[in-house]
Amino acid sequence: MHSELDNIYASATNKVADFVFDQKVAGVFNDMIRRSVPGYGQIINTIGDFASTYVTKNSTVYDLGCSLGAATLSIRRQIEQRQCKIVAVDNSKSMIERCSENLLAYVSDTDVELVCGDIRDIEFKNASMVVLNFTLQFLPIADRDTLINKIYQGMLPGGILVISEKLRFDDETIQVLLDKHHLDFKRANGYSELEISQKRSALENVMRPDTLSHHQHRFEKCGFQHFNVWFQCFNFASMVAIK
Ligand code: GEK
Repeated sequence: MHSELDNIYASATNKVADFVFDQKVAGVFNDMIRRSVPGYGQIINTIGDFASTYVTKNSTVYDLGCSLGAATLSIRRQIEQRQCKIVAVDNSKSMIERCSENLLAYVSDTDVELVCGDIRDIEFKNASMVVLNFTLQFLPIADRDTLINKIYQGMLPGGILVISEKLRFDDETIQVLLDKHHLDFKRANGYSELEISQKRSALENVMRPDTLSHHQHRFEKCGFQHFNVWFQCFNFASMVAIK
């Protein structure tokens, strides 16, 4: 997937504005997420593998907060000839425009409906798979239970929800340890101290991680039969919940 190099926070600004998924971010997003989120590539590939196992014929797959379409493309490669539809949703117009170009670059017999809109307004139906790959963390905390509940209601029995998130830890020692190693990962990927600290300020009011037990409770409350973390690196995890 084509991407410019992310240098959005490379020069000092007096007041760092809140992070937004605008045209500038969309242009560098592939580079940004790969250098910032440990395990992102593996998570994207594995989402495709999960699709191969869980997506049933004539069902619908939802990719919520699809950005440039990485998860949608990974899923689409694995579900040929199942007469399925993928609904890919993002409320950033710039992301949707680029996503649409990325999807056109590959041939497939699976239709993708690209929706530029809020994931809280989507009606879920006939879903064998739902993906929230690093998206729930951007929703107001008060709206998260309602969304997960709505998703659950629209899922088929045996359907899978894959949800990846940055985690927060109640144990301060663990929080400090894993946070430090995440920052080392960013440094090793070429981000400067200035870029790291300005990005952190930009995300402060925009991205609010939950703890793992909070996620687990939410899924149990909704009625999911099975839940576990299938991947974790430092403070980033990907989880599965099965109806
Ligand atoms: C990937 N899943 O590459 N409604 C719709 N979209 C939203 C909303 C909302 N309420 N809030 C945020 N977004 C992708 C990566 S990025 C993760 C997901 C990150 C969108 C937002 O516009 C952005 O494109 C995406 O969710 C989050 O697998 O930047 O850390």
